[in-house]
Amino acid sequence: MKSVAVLMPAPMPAHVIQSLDEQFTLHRGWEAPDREAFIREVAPVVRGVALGGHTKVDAAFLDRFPKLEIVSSFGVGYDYIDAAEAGRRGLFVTNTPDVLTDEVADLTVGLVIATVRQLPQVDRYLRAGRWLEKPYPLTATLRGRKVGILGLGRIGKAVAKRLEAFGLPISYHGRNKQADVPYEYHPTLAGLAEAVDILVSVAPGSAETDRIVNAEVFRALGPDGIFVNVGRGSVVDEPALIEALRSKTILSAGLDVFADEPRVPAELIAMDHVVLLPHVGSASIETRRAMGQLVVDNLVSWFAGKGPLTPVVETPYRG
Ligand code: NAP
Ligand code: 8YV
Repeated sequence: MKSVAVLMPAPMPAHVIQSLDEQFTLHRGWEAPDREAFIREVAPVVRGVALGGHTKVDAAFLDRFPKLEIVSSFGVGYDYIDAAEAGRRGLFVTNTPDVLTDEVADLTVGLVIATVRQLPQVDRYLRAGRWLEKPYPLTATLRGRKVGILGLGRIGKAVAKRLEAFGLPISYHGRNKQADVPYEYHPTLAGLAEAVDILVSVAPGSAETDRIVNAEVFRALGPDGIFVNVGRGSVVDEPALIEALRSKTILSAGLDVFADEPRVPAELIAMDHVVLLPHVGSASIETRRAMGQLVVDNLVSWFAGKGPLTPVVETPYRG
């Protein structure tokens, strides 16, 4: 497969670079002094792209690579790729589902508890020596709370399973009612928010989900409500969230994702009743390694004539 040219526009984990370098002719876009000129030079021969760093792939990007066959992307969410356009052109887009599901679900449960019981704030309190003055004020509780999940997919189900074990009733909203799940379905997001105390968003970014968690949803969630987002920042109307937190329309929020990463609104950073994480849902050594390996395996499988392993729904492989 050494004759196959693969472009990596942005840096990826070292083991991915090494493995692709051993098996293909790897072009490292980020190392070129003039990246644009470099891509122009290699574009006519590139047959595969290994994508990290949420590089935007749209029609203009695809136009540049006449021999492109496959885009192998790092991460399960691929909202920065126009996969429908890739599909129209007969290309494949692959992502890294399943290998990160449990890791992200673990982190989500940690974020729910950290938000409700104010763990980062409590840690800051102790470090500031304030325990010597008086005990930390009592917090809200998980006990007796109802959880709503926006986006009951692979990760959403893994979160639901964990929170069920905590004794919390689960309900969900998505475009479709799922026949094989024991949880209550709400056909509207505002209806779900009204029915629960903790709303967890694990929905993907898309034109359809753009800012669907809005002021109406926060009003429905109510003054004891907690919003946790591990899906995508674009799913939330961020100014409406800031206003809901400021006016105590909701109690607090735990956020791993933001609208314009890595920039986080100063208003959120200044608030003490939110827990903010820098998009670390899948960020353990083992899980990131498994994700990277799947990026490699998709390219190897495709160029060995065995088809892509994990094509996205917009670019199905029919053998
Ligand atoms: P998945 O299995 O495809 O699940 C996505 C769920 O979202 C499905 O249940 C789908 O249900 C629902 N959904 C899709 N469009 C919707 C819409 N317009 N309105 C309401 N619900 C909608 O994906 P996954 O593997 O669980 O991953 C989910 C997302 O998590 C990823 O796309 C990514 O954005 C995010 N993620 C974040 C991290 C992190 O580090 N924070 C890590 C991994 C993934 P219906 O089809 O019934 O609508
Ligand atoms: C990754 C994610 O951190 O898989 C996803 O959709 O959001 C995270 O697992 C990210 O995609 C890699 O930058």
